[in-house]
This record gives sequence, structure tokens and C-alpha cells, in this order.
Amino acid sequence: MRGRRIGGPMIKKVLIANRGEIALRVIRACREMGIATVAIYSDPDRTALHVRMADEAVRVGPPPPSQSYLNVEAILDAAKRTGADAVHPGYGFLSEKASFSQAVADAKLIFIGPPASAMRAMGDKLSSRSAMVAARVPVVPGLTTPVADAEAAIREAVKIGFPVALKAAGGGGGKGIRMVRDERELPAAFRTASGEAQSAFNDPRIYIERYLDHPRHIEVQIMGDAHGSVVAVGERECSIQRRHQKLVEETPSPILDPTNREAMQQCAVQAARAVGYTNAGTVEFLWSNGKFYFLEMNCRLQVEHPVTEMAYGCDLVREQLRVASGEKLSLRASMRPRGHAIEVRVNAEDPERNFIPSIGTIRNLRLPAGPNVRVDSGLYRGYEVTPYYDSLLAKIIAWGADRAQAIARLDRALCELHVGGVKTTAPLALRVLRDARFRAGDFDTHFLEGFTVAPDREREEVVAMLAAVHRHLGGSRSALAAAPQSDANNHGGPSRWAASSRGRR
Ligand code: MV4
Repeated sequence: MRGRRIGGPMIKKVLIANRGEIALRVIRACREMGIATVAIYSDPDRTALHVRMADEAVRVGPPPPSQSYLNVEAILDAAKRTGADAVHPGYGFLSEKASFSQAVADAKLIFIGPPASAMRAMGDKLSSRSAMVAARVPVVPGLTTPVADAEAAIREAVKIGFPVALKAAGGGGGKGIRMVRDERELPAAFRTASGEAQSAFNDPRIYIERYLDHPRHIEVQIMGDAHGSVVAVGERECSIQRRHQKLVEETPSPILDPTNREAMQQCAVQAARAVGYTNAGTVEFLWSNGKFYFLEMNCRLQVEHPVTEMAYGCDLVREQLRVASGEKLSLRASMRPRGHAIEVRVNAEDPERNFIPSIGTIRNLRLPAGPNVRVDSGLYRGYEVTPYYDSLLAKIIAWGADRAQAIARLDRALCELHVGGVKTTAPLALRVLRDARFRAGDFDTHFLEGFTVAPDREREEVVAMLAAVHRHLGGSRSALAAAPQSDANNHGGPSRWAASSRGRR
């Protein structure tokens, strides 16, 4: 067998600058590779699974992220004190901050992610669009320079053609976008957009793109090493989202034929090469009327990476650790997916109450298992869902020989799930999986806006019967409000959220 190390620094101990399921995911890959791990934690996370599963753990601060998981000084100090030689940022928190990648490198530590230069090139939407145009990657028709004022915005928008999207150069991930239907709306929209961009990103620059109506969101996983190789590991269909929060992700995308899949992967590789990208990254595209357009690049491992791992039989975190230590990728450019993988995110939010965060203690917990089901979660009985961190509780991923089998298996897995103590998005995900349009692969980024469910006759009968009993006993109205609510194990029930969304349309 060829030597495992090809030169470059050996990683012996990794500090994981994150929490929750992604911290566990990284710890697991490290353990399999014989790499020691250091967890960091804030006060409420003192008893969290990532703290218990890592070899060592260091407190970095109080609950607010700004004082703990975003506290660069405390994190680098923890790395120094424990003798870690590398830092994995996970996703969210500091993961896409070029300044953090730089600070880690400056501290003579290995950043397990792309170089700061690639993050800067992709972080600015105008510089990334210019780089993509130069690399002959299709971008949404529009500008690669900012518009100076409302008058210039009108001139450019007329050339591009309405409707247009006003976007913040410093934005991304859904922040700072405004759709404009016609010329009359433009001056006011431009001023608002510019003001918002200034306050949100400390950068007032606005540019204009053609607005694509009802696009699909498809992204390509890429991995690059320091030896000049960049490979695409298929795509993920991520159109099922609400307010830029993804709910269901799958691979392959039901809409891509082999030709478009190949072309999109080629473009993603060109995009990564154009900015000298190494490590794991995701190139986002919008798909509209049979064509795809570069949107932005996410310079991190993503939440939904497990679907790629299941369909492609790879370990993306292992690859991240390999390339960060100077080794060559073990992935080949010719990889093809086997079967189909779908993930749903289970968030502590109440879909029946406009997705308000659901706070509380996990009193009861049953996580799905069984063949070809993967559960990535930091949950345990007694876990406290706090308002400090994002609401992701678990990711449930199912693999199937084909899409229908993956859906059936994920349906089965979601029926096994029981999270007692907080409301979750699991019942909504189950309704998506059972939706005829979803099953036909016929959906786009607006799918959840019009999402309604057929009322469940059986549940309606139970409710009607309870109401009759209630009237008969002459009880108070509030007793009725205590009737069982739908949860993951009562998935067929009509949703008040769905009813109100029906009303809004
Ligand atoms: C667009 C668009 C339509 N046309 N750009 C939202 C997230 C941000 N990264 C880009 N976004 C969009 N950009 C043009 N020219 C529609 C969206 C969009 C969207 C994109 C991906 C996934 C979900 C979305 C939901 C609403 C709008």
C-alpha cells in the first residue's frame, strides 16, 4: 500500500470551533483517523454531547455566541493551551469569516477549510460574479459593478429587462435581496436596498440582476486539494426551503439530466479553480427554464453534506482532514451516485405558529434507526433547547435504491422519531414527503409558500367528537385547547399553519 502521508503537516489534534451535531460529526471522523479532538463550549453547553465525546473540552465563554463560539481570542487560546495543531470551524459561527481563516493561519495552526484569499474572492458578490464571468461560468444576466444612484439603476434595469433583483454586494444567503417589477418602483427600492445594505453589511453597494421567477436551488459539492485537483461530488437539490431555511435536501436532483448534471459540475469545478479554492465548498446555482446560473459559493462544509456522503459513499470530513494535512484527495472525478439520498432537518420550531422557536427541555426522545437511515444529532434526553443557538435538533437522512424508496424510508424514519418537550418541523417535513407534487419532483423555491395539506378526516372526527363530549359536559372552552396537538407521531393532522397559509393565498 502506498504511504498514507504525502508530505505536508501531520494533523494530530483538532480543535472543533463549533457545537451540536456538526461538532459530533467532526469528532467522529477524527476518531476514525486516530486524530485527537478538543471541544469548546459555552456555559449552557457544559454537558453537551460534543463536550462528552471529545478527548478534551475547553470553556470559551458565556451563552451569547459573540462571547463564546465567535470569540476568536478565546478559541485560539484554547487551541494553544491544548496543543491542537488544526481548527475545524464546522458551519455557521466563524466558518465563513476570511479573517478567522487568516487568524488561524497566523497562529501557525491549520485551518480546515479554504484559504482566506478564496473566501474573500467569493465573499464579495461582485468580485465573485466577475471571477465567474472570467472563468466562463454562467451567471444570472446583470451587472458586475455597483450602481451609483437611482438614475443609473433605472438605465441598467431597462437594459437587463424587468423584473430585476437588487442585491447587496456584501450580502449573500438570502440577505439584502429586493425584487423590482417595473421602472416606477425602482428609485425607492434602490434607496431602501442601499440603506439596508449599509446597516446590515456596512457596505452600501448594490448591483442588479435579472430576477428569475420560481427558480430551483441546486448546489454542487466540490472538494479541492493542495495538489491542484478539484472534483465535484454531485449536486444537491435544496429548493424546499422557507425564508432561506432549508427543510428537505436530496441528491440527485430530480430535474437534472446527465448532460446538465455534467455541465453544472464542470462549472462548479471551474468556479472553485478560478479562486484557488481548496477543501470542501459548495457552488450554488439557480435553475430556471432549463438553464442554470451561478449564484454564490459557500466556503464551508454544509449542513446537508450527509446526502452526498450517502449517495456517493464518501466521507467528506475525512477528505477535509486529508487535504488540510497536505494529502491528495481520495475522491475521483468520475464518481457517480448510487441510488438516492434525502435529508430532512428537524428544527425546534412550531410550524403551526409561524415557525416561532420552540424552547424547552427534551423530556422524551426516540431517534429513528434501521437500514440505510442516518441520524446526525446532538440531542439527548434532558437536552435544553435555548434561544442562544440555531434551532437545528437533528438531521434525518435516508438512502434508497431510487427516489421513491428513499422517500418511503425517510417517511418511515420520521414516523419513528419522537421529540417530547418542544415543537418541531418534523410533521411539516412528513407532509412534504407525502405531497404529490414533491413526489413527482415538480417543485421550486416557492413550494412551501403554497403548501397546504388535505385535512385528515380521522382527526377531524376525533376533534368533532371531543367537542360534542365537551358540550355535553358543559366544560370551559379552554379544556378544548388542551386537545392533543399533532406531533411527529401524529403526522396526518390538519395544520393550523397550513390553514392560515391557505387563507393568505
Ligand atoms: C435570486 C432569485 C431570483 N433571481 N436572484 C435568495 C438567496 C440568495 N443567496 C439568492 N436568492 C435568490 N436570488 C435572482 N436574480 C431568487 C432567490 C431566492 C432563492 C434562492 C435560492 C433558494 C431559495 C430562494 C428563495 C427565494 C429567493
